[in-house]
Amino acid sequence: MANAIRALAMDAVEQAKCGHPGLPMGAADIATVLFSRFLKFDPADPAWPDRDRFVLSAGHGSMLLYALLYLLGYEKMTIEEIKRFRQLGSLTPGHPEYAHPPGVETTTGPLGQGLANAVGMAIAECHLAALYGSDIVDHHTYVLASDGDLMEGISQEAIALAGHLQLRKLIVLFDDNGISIDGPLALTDSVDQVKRFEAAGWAATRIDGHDPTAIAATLDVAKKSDRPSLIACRTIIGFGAPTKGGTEKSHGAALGAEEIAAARAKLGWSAPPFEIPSAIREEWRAAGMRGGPARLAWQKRLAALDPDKRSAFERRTRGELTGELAAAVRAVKDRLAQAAKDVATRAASEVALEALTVALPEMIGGSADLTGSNNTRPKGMKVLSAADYSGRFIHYGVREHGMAAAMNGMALHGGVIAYSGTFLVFSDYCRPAIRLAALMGQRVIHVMTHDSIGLGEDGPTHQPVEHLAALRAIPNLKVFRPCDAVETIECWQLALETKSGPSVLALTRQNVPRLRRGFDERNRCALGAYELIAAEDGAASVSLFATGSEVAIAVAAKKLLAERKISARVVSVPCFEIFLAAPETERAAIIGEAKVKVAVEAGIRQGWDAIVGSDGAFVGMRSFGASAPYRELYQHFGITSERVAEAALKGLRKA
Ligand SMILES: Cc1ncc(C[n+]2csc(CCOP(=O)(O)OP(=O)(O)O)c2C)c(N)n1
Repeated sequence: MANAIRALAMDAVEQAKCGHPGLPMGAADIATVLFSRFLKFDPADPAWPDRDRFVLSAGHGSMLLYALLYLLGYEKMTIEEIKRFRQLGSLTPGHPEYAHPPGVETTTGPLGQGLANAVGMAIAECHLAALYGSDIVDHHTYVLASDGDLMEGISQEAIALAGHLQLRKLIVLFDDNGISIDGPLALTDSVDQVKRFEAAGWAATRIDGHDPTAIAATLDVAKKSDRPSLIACRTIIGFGAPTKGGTEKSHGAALGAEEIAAARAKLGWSAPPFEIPSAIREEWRAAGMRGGPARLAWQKRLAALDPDKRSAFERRTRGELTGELAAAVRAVKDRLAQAAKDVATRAASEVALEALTVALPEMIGGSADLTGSNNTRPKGMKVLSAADYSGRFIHYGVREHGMAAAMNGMALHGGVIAYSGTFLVFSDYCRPAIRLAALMGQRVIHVMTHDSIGLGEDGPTHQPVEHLAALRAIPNLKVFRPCDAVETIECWQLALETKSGPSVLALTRQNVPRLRRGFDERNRCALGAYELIAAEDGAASVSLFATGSEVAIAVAAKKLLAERKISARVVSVPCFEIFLAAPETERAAIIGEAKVKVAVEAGIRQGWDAIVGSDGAFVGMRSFGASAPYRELYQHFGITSERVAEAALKGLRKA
């Protein structure tokens, strides 16, 4: 059965003239034991909520996964798809892409991400099991990880968090082949992985990854463990390839006709390319049928569940929001619009979360050790810990990258909506995972506070300058920067309603004035940009555009211009992505026809030309920030209402 995987991997890579045969050939025995005897799944319903999850963290070994899906009888994975490995529009892309086809649990390729996704999947599993009981939620998360996965820094964050939370249903199979692209691992690494995982609170052991009996016996033990388990499986990369096996030559290139013929002979595999002898195919298909009865039994248990509980479980699994959301948003808006005090948008976000997390019990919050600064833990929200998985707030520790990747895993698992907290400047530490959330179309929400020089004295290391632009550069990511408390709840609502992609909420540390006063039922942020204050006489000669804390500066600049009898309007732009995707006529109406356009944002200009044009003016940052009280910084860097008014006047003189 394992040789069927090896043959398909060799043949598909050969046909594509590129790809990675080494891992599938080396890990074929591990995968065969796991999928034919342990993994709980049903190809007839690849999205069955209580299936075991399998994450191929070493995504370059994609042919391992494709071969398995084909052999096990996943309908969409035909032999034609295997033959079209790595071709445009095939279901067999170079690296696995989430749900492409169903059965691929996550997108992997950037090493380390899959392992960290799996930690999030295991967190979601134990949380939901605590809520719904083990009759409904009781599955394992298995990972196949390579040397590269374990060398990446993110793996340390992931394994430390998993060990701390005692995620006993997480089992990592380490393809311990001692080879990476540059050659033997001895060139680069001398970590004892078993000791490393043990130090992080895991059960860890070493076995021969080509011995099915040992693999099965160890999996049996791991399934009963009270801790997450590492099984370091000693394997030979490219197992079966007579000259290239055991070396980096089998890692990432077609083996060549001669080597493949010799490998076939060595493995005793005489079937022609892409053909699986019927006896072996039947064994695989039988393995694929194993899970059917378990799924039917599970469906019966679900049907017998208390109807309210069942419908909540099903709603959460579908990722649908509750009907209570709208009322919660309305109540918060009303309260914030009447508030007598100026607040920071991070504080407004906390007020929003107090209501949202009640309306949406699927929300699981967290922070990378900045809980008090990010305001992401509403009063009364219980901590999710090894002692109590029913909690909803995760202290991720100082592990931004691991946090963001775990959140992706939680979203992929389903049943929960994860939101996080860190400083905006550390979005750089989360970026690879945010990019994958966007690529996979997963709803995760990152609360990123301290969003500009407005954070003040912590200085340039902590002051984001290029971060808004850098995040806006990621396709399918929404970057929200609300200007006050009311916009904050509106942006929260939009982020929650964005089912098919991640969002970032960039929030201030410092207080901002209330600009949206009085209750307004509409979500004015829903267009991405809107006219906050119209010109008095209808025809503005200046349009001022701003986001977040700088909207107040634009409003003050409008007053200065009015004193000089110049009419200006102010447009708040809480979300570029939504605005730029709006129909052209709507966009044109909001951009307006004023002769002069000025944008103000305490970040770099990049991206703003799409709104103000390359001849528009920009007031913002051109350098890193500095350490000082924030009001002085705004003066020092010239992000003031006077400067904005001057820029408008200069534009008018030129026009
Ligand atoms: C973050 C990241 N860096 C680099 C790569 C490119 N890359 C792909 S596989 C690999 C290492 C291969 O070694 P290993 O993980 O042991 O896989 P094996 O050779 O056993 O297949 C590298 C550097 C990547 N995919 N992701």
